[in-house]
Order: sequence, then C-alpha cells, then structure tokens
Amino acid sequence: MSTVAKFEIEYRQYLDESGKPISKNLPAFAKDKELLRKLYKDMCLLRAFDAKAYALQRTGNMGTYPASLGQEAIGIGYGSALTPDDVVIPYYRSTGGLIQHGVSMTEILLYWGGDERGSDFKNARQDFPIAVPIATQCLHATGVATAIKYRGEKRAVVTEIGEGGTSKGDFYEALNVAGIWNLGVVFIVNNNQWAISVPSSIQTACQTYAQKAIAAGIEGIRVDGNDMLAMREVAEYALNKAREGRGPTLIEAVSYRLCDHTTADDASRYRPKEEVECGWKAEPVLRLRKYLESLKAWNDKDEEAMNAENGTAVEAAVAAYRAQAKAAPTDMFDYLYATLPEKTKAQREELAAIVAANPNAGGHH
Ligand SMILES: Cc1ncc(C[n+]2csc(CCOP(=O)(O)OP(=O)(O)O)c2C)c(N)n1
Repeated sequence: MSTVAKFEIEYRQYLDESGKPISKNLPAFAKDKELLRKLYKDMCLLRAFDAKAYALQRTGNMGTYPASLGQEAIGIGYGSALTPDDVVIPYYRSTGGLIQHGVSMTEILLYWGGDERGSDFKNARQDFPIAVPIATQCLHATGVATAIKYRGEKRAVVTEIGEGGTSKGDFYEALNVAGIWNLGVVFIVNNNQWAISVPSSIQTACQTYAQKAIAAGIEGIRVDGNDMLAMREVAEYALNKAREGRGPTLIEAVSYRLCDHTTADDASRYRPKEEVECGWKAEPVLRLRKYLESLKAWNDKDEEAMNAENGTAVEAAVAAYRAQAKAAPTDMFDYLYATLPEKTKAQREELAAIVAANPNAGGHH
C-alpha cells in the first residue's frame, strides 16, 4: 500500500483568551494601534446595534433579528479587509460584514422590520440581499465569482455560512464548482457551535469544518474566530488570493453563539449554563480590548467616549428607521411581475381599495 494523497488543516491563533500573544510572530498589523482601535470600536458598535435591534423586536417594533453576540470578530474581521469592489453575499448573521462594506444600520433594520427596501443598499450596490434559506448564498457567490472571472476583473467574493449550513448540498456544490473553476470566492464558516438547538457534536463526523474544502480541492484553514488578529490576517490572505485569480479558500472561524439563535428562540432551553459561561471567557471583544490595553492603546476614558459615540450612531439609525414612510401594501404586486397577470390585477385593485379606505394600513416600523 502507498499513500496517494495527504492533507493537513492549519489552525491560526495569535491571542489567548486573556488577550496575551501566544506567539512572537504576530502579523505586521498587530502593531498598528489605529487600525486595532478601529476594529475594536466596530466590534463594539455591532454589539450595541445588536442589543438595540433585540430591544426593538421585544417592544414590537421589528419582525425578528439574529444577533452576532460573541461572533463579532468574524464579520468585522473579514469585512474590514474588503475593498469597495469586492462583493458580499451575506446570510442572515452577516450584519458585521455588511456594515463594514458600507451597508447602513438603518437598511439592516428596515430589512428585519419586513421592509424590502432595506435590501436596496445605497452603498455596496452589488452586495446581495440577505439569504435566509440555508446555504443558497454559497451558490450565489460562485455565480457572481464566475461572472467576475469571465469579465477578467480583480474582485473577491465573500460569503458566510453557519457550521450547520455546511451539511447542505448547496454548500458542497458551491465548493466543488469554486474548486474546479478556480473561482475568487472566500467561504467563511461561522462555527458558532450551534445550529439553533443542534450542537456541532452531532452536526458532522469531521474533526473540523475546514477540511470540507479538501474534497473540493481547495484550501481550508481553521482560525480562532474570536481572535481578531488571526481572523483579519487569514481573511486578508484569502481575499487577496481571490482577487489575484489564485482561487478559493474556506475559512472555518471557531466561535460561540453567546445569544439566542434569533429573537424567536430561547437558547436557555437547550444549552447548559456552564457551556455559555465558558463561551463568555473566550469572547472576542474583551480579548481585543485587553490586547489594546497591553499596547497602551486603550483606557477607560476611550471606552467611555466610544460608548457615547456608538450609542449616538445606533440611535440615529433607529430614528431614520422609524421615520421611514411605510411601504405601500400594493408594492407586493407592483414589484413581483414585469407585467401583472390579469387575475392578479383584480386582487391588486381590491387591495388598493382597502388601502384607500384605511390610509394607515401597511407594515410596521
Ligand atoms: C433551507 C432551509 N432549511 C431550514 C431553515 C431553518 N433554519 C433557519 S436557521 C437554521 C440553523 C442554521 O444554523 P447554522 O447554519 O449553524 O447557522 P447559525 O444560525 O448558527 O449562524 C435553520 C435550520 C432555513 N432557513 N432554510
């Protein structure tokens, strides 16, 4: 017998749970205090935004919301390494990546408030709307990357998926075509350990999600997704590779979902308290703060000023969301077909008459 192929999965981590470097060979940007301060502030902004979105839902001012609590380094990590020309193909937990790429917090609120105009991004015009059907975004990403390759453009496509989503066929099909066509896609697996109430331990028999890349002939790397230094460095590497036509990468970002799956879930019903407490010890925000403090690049005063600034930005986004005039109920007919079928025309007229008699009808903000 002889070995015909051999594979290894690399694991990247620079900071331990208390923010101390575990290696002397840190990436060059680990000394860039301004960049690290910005990354820290942006993670805190996402956390503040999530808390506000939750409160809006709880007070009946929004439909549903999936938070990123505990996973902030993932979206901010890859999002901050994007250029405006890159394309984000998000799933419902990609808030961090979208905001980093120029999507406004107001647009995100509108989307989750049930207003489709939230998907009509003013900036990042070519980023895709949020995908809720699991794993479909992976194939959309390969489609976009195929177009980019066909046109000979130097742009990266990044898509994100939960570890549970990697059990879907769409995911494997996307990896396969990305490998065979050498597409400029970066697949980020947010391994937050839970797919609603399904733990990772019964999701796969694989040791890592990164190794799912191997069968497609593409590079797979596992990173500590709570370590901003590792997350950002690997994302930058994979995005550059994609832009330069050197092919796709799968990044498994190991993290933990410190929140419920969405506002419609109560995770305390299926997760042991001790496990969540353990998750809090490894969380990414405090970890980066401790590292910043060790560089003398952050103190309590900075924290206070940042909280005020982030709070103001979130409040302004909420005010704009609430001030947005409601969509006309007839929009659901007007934007569904190029030409409305005869049968549906009557329905539209009936609805228009109801709306005329009830001028306050429509979606809620
Ligand atoms: C095709 C499809 N099947 C089922 C669902 C219902 N669903 C919504 S989220 C979810 C779990 C996803 O978990 P994971 O992929 O790990 O991502 P996470 O939400 O943890 O980020 C499921 C099954 C769906 N949205 N789409």
